[in-house]
Amino acid sequence: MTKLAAKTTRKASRTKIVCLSHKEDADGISAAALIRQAFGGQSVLVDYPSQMEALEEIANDESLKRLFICDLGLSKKNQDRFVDILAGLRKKRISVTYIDHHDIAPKIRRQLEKIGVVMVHNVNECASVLVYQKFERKLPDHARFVAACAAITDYMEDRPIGSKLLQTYDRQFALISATVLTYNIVSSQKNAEYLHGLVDSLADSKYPHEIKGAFEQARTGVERLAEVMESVKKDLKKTTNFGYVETKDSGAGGAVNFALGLSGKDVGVAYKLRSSHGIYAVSVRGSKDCKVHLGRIVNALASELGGSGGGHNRACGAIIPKPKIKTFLHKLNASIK
Ligand SMILES: [Mn+2]
Repeated sequence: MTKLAAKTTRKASRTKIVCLSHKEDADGISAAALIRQAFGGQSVLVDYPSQMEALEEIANDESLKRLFICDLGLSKKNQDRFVDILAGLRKKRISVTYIDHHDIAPKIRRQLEKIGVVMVHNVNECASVLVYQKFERKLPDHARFVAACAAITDYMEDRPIGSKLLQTYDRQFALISATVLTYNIVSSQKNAEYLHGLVDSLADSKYPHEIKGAFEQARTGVERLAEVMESVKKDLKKTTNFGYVETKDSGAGGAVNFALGLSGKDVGVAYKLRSSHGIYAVSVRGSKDCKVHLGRIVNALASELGGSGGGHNRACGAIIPKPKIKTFLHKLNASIK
């Protein structure tokens, strides 16, 4: 191929629409499904440890035309790199839309706006509700249901838009659907094909009860969670300000609400070793009485210890280098009074 031909081919082949979204809960999966419904394209589903690597890979794709990033918060560790990569895409006139509801540094928000990233950012609603609101005209009725389910699983069904969407449906119908979806997602974290299948089904306007085997899989998930509850009861430890547990069999996200509830404290922490990465995946939750912004505290602490983290005021997560976990717990205790 001549140089000119190569250039022409490349220009002509910028056709790909990609949505990079969070794979660990119903909000991220639903946001990916709604973007698919409105724009078509391909979904890339990631957790926080693989977020930046995936973004770099997408950015290197010569056929990329439009990128959506959903339900993926930034941390002090990755926010500058995030801006750099998106600035590179914007220079190539690739359209980038960032739809998120995690705490963001005002400086980073301004930088993203300045380089022309379309920012759909609001900490008061879940990401799927933001997608629904932004692209309502391109979406069928069923998308409202998917967004309402995502709001439930993100504890945001009491928010102005989320609650309006939920009102459309029988409450119990929405609750059981959201819950089955959540159990399916949580128990399939290592099964990328299944997660992509869920995105397909939701984008196809299917309800969770129409997805084959979904209720049975949720039942198995509930059973497993009951076991997690028992092991948290056994292994729970406390500092002055929070209850914490190291999990071996389940993910940290499954155990953390039990660590919060069973400890009687206003903050719960659960962490799990990912030995292949030499890190701990940490989940942190606060009760309604928790007055500090856990996402901001954890973001600062994690980056200080060479990890990363952040999120919401009463729900957040972190990646902490293996040798630093005790320091993390100690400093977290000092930070929440
Ligand atoms: Mn979310």
